[in-house]
Amino acid sequence: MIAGPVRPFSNRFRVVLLAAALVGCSADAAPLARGPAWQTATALGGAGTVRDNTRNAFSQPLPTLSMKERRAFQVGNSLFNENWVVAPASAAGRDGLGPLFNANSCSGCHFKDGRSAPPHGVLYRLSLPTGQPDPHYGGQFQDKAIPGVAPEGAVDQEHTIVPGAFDDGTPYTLLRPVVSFRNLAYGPLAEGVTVSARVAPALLGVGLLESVPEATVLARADEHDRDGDGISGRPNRIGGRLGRFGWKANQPDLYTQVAAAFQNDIGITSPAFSDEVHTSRQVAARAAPHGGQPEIDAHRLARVVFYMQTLAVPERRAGSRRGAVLFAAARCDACHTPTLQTGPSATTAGLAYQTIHPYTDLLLHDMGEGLADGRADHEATGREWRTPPLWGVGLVEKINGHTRFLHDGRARNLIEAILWHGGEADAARRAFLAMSKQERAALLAFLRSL
Ligand code: HEC
Ligand code: HEC
Ligand SMILES: [Ca+2]
Ligand SMILES: [Ca+2]
Ligand SMILES: [Ca+2]
Repeated sequence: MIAGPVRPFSNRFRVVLLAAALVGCSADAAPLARGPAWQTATALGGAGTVRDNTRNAFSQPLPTLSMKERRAFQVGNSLFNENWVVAPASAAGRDGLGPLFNANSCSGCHFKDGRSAPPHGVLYRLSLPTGQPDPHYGGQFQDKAIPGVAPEGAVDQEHTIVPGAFDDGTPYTLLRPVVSFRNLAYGPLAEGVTVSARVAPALLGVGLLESVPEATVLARADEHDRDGDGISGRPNRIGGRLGRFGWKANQPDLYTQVAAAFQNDIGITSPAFSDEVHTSRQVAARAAPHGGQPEIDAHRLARVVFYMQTLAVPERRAGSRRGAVLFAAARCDACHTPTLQTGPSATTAGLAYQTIHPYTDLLLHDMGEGLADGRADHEATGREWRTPPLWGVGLVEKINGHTRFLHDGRARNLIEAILWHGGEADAARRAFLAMSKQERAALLAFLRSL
């Protein structure tokens, strides 16, 4: 039987586990071929999968690209790594940094197309209870500025310790971040302003996620939990379009996401967002020279977008089949959807009609008070987050040299990431608490294989 020996589960969880095992069992008898295909699938990105477990594993082009497309990918890659400089510079074409910014390149935060860990590469989003940006600091806190302009200030992330224990008595501790601002250069933050800290996510396979038809995502939504399983995924919407990218699915597509990153994170204007980011109180910033209007033109912006769209997904490595069964038994797969199909693609043939295993439903879920940032983002509430894809989580340590997870990087490893789950995912967390040490290890081995 695929479930293998199951010992110290709570009775309630044992029922779920047996049910899952039964669903996975058909009448035929081949012992290892049972269960859904995702449990053993290694081509996580379909035809967009590459065999690479090196430090460059998140940075490979789709293997299906033509020679011409590969050249466009390379141009996008170098713009992604480009260090933008202060204008005016002799290096016309890569000047216009700031005046306010967070980093001088995309790769400054998404190192090797991977993810950041606090305190580096973290963004702080700001808003008033009305949803409006802070009047003096705007919607994003920029802690850097060009010479002659004051950075908005500095941010400290400290933490308090939250203790807990697994059902078998094994203790654990979690770190709850506490954010504070100092050296505020433009007066106090507005009364009641909410702050949301976010790390830079890894960028593998984002083009495949962009190619999943909106109808496929919406079909999985269950806003009013009609099936009564306690899980009610909801889409975010931006001007009527499905939100897909960002920790709250607050961007509808990669073009908008990339152009917004250039504008807000690096201070580079583009045809999509032609204004420099500063508020009326930031007088020196308003007077600063720019590096062209816009600072990145449509052609080069398109190259960076194409580069994002055509990043491949590394092949899955050896893991634990039992861990995959436990993943389903604990109902992790109710949000971390193992299998999706992409639709047609206007970008490149390799993205179209692929069976992929991203482990996300791209929907918003109420994750409880523990993870709440209290800040609404389009239709997402202060307690909702988009299910992040799990492909690549096992390679983060090798590529980025850390194992920090969740939207603000508070989890020091994958186990802590699961232990923070609450709200709609509380039953999944409790199932995890009820697992034996061996079962936890099997689940972890499965996650590390992704
Ligand atoms: C200061 C750090 C920082 C810089 C610089 C930065 N990013 Fe990001 N990036 C982030 C953060 C943080 C998020 C998540 C944003 C959110 O949740 O609101 C993100 C999200 C993304 C996403 C969406 C990924 C997903 O799975 O949802 C893409 C694509 C992306 N960035 C591309 C870029 C590109 C291209 C550049 C350069 C133009 C860039 N980023 C520069 C921090 C950064
Ligand atoms: C109700 C939906 C839901 C269920 C069920 C669920 N998750 Fe999640 N998971 C999420 C969301 C949403 C986040 C992002 C939360 C955040 O960053 O604050 C997340 C984050 C994670 C992360 C961190 C990913 C990253 O990139 O930082 C891991 C690992 C993870 N989940 C594994 C699991 C496992 C294992 C289970 C089952 C025991 C599970 N999840 C059950 C919705 C869910
Ligand atoms: Ca600029
Ligand atoms: Ca700002
Ligand atoms: Ca439901």
